[in-house]
Amino acid sequence: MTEGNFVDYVKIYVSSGKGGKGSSHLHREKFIEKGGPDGGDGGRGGHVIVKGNKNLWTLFHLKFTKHVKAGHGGDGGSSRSTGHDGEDKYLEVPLGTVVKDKDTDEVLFEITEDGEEIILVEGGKGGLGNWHFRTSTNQTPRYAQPGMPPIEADIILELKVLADVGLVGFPNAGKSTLLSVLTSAKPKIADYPFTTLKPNLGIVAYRDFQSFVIADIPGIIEGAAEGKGLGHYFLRHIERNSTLLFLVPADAKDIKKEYEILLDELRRYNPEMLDKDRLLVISKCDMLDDELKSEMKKQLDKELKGIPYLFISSVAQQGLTELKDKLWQMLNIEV
Ligand SMILES: Nc1nc2c(ncn2[C@@H]2O[C@H](COP(=O)(O)OP(=O)(O)OP(=O)(O)O)[C@@H](O)[C@H]2O)c(=O)[nH]1
Ligand SMILES: [Mg+2]
Repeated sequence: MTEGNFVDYVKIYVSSGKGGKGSSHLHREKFIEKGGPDGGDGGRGGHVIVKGNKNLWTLFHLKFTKHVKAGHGGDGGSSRSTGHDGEDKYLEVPLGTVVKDKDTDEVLFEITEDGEEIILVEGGKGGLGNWHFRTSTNQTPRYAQPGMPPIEADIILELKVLADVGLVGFPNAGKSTLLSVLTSAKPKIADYPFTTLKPNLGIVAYRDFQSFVIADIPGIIEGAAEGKGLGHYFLRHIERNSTLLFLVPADAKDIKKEYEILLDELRRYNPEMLDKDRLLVISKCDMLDDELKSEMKKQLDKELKGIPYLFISSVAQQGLTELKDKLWQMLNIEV
């Protein structure tokens, strides 16, 4: 999924800095003939560090970064002066970024928190200066340690989709259409099931320059847990959203039943999915006249017993402001 500006996969070559050499300097001063060894230690090489940043949503900013090299440590000097440490290099990534070894595909670690820092390749240690090696039999060692070499690695950064709100619904419910009217995302929309095969993300601009992220995923059908339709493997993309938006079209035979089937499929995937906040949205309500709508409302109030629901139409742009308000409220109570 690397179309447009939504980049969720990059390969980068990283290298730490090498450690500085220890110095083998011998102290010399007027009137002091044998001042002894005074060579300082080499500085440590720079690390390459991966750091979580909650303001990033994709890996787009790293799309053209092919190499990242930290600085080398400085060499030790006379008078036991230590070399400077090499400059550390930071790779800032969105939360939910998984770091893998490119050759083995092994997961090295995952960044999940803002400000979290993990050293990807450690800088080489600086070598010790000669004054460390003074012994009773050798008062003037000319030996000092070299610095340790840098560490190189080819890595992959992969982003698991992390959004605030996940859309859940049967195929054709209008999920992608809703994403396209709430955000500037341009997902594929069509009048047949399983139009969406991969998740799409969109950013909803909310009042006063606030925003939240919605993930549109493929449709779920009854039996997804047994592999029907596209199965339920892609539900991992909404596993960490705090709020789930269930979309059931107004022309569904039995709205409550459809909602319950969806809920049951989520439960079978991972019972913790039911701990999230839920909102039921009846989509395509431009197909209803006022009379039908108020009849449905009466019935839903009775049947749903307090589950919050809203009527919307993406096509007729109805109920969208209320929907944004409601989602914003749910997201912010949660925090
Ligand atoms: N009348 C009406 N039709 C809609 C509305 N929203 C979506 N549709 C239509 O419903 C069909 C399915 O829309 P999609 O947005 O592709 O549905 P989806 O839930 O993303 O479907 P999958 O990706 O297959 O799971 C399309 O023909 C849309 O034009 C709406 O508000 N009113
Ligand atoms: Mg779709």
